[in-house]
Amino acid sequence: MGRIGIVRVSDEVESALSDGTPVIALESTVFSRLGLPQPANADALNRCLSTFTDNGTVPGVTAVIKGEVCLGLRDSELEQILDAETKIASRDLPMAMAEKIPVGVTTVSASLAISAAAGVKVFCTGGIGGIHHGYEETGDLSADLYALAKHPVVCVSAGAKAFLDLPRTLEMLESLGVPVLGWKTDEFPAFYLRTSGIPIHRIEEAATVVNTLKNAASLSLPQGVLVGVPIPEKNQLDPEKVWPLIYKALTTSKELGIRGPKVTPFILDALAKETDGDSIPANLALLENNAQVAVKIAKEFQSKI
Ligand code: PSU
Ligand code: MN
Repeated sequence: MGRIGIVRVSDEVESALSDGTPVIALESTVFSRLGLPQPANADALNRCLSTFTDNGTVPGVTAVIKGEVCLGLRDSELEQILDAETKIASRDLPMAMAEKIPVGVTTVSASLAISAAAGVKVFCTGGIGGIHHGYEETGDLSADLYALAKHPVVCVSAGAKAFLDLPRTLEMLESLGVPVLGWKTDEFPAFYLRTSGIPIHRIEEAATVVNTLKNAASLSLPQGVLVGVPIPEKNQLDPEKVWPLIYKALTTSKELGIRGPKVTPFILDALAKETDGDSIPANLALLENNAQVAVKIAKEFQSKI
């Protein structure tokens, strides 16, 4: 294992960063018990990792292990991620180090902070967090949005989860100055669904993503770039069926008084049950598809250095 500043990196990540092989950071919350049920979570992780390694890039899964902030894990640590239940957002990272938390899975906000600290430019997730419905009452707004504004990293996603308040999430990204680019799409993707009705800037090439990040840096702007990649057509869920289920899950979570970081895992789980598990293959397909796009972007980055 090597080290870049405070970040523990795997040997593969360390040599890739020094010899110019593209490295792609991958979050861990989505692969834990909090993101997907077992054994689908292991399948999802393996599919993402092979997409990276089979295409000439090096994966760096982000997590906290024994109080160390990590990018690139051992096989035994990947196993631990699949079983983990301690969710680490950016504000939790310093505490997790101080308390030497044995295994913590990192959200988008924490993973972007780790990627930036290690100098990794491309990060891959399923869907980002955002502004929850009922924000006026709860104030629940994901730290993911602020992290996108703070760290110069490309975040490849299937948009934000459909159960969020998507129009307000996009407004907030605009206020924070985060460029949002649609990968061969004119609409912000809604995770299980290809469209949300919210227009965004369409791009066709990985080079546009790379140039956007570089131009922000040239202007001394701090932010990253959010890329929204629609779930493949054949894998998307039926919008007519999904929306009522989403509203049902939201109502139940409110009735049960679910709050804070528990909201996202609760709704993901409720949707998996309500769709009789149909949301799971959709989730796996979009993760793998995001990984494929992340490969294209990471390779484009490397060719420009
Ligand atoms: N997308 C998924 N599953 C997940 C998440 C996203 O399909 O588990 C996680 C990501 O790690 C994201 C986090 O950063 O949920 C957002 O949580 P919150 O809404 O508490 O900020
Ligand atoms: Mn939250």
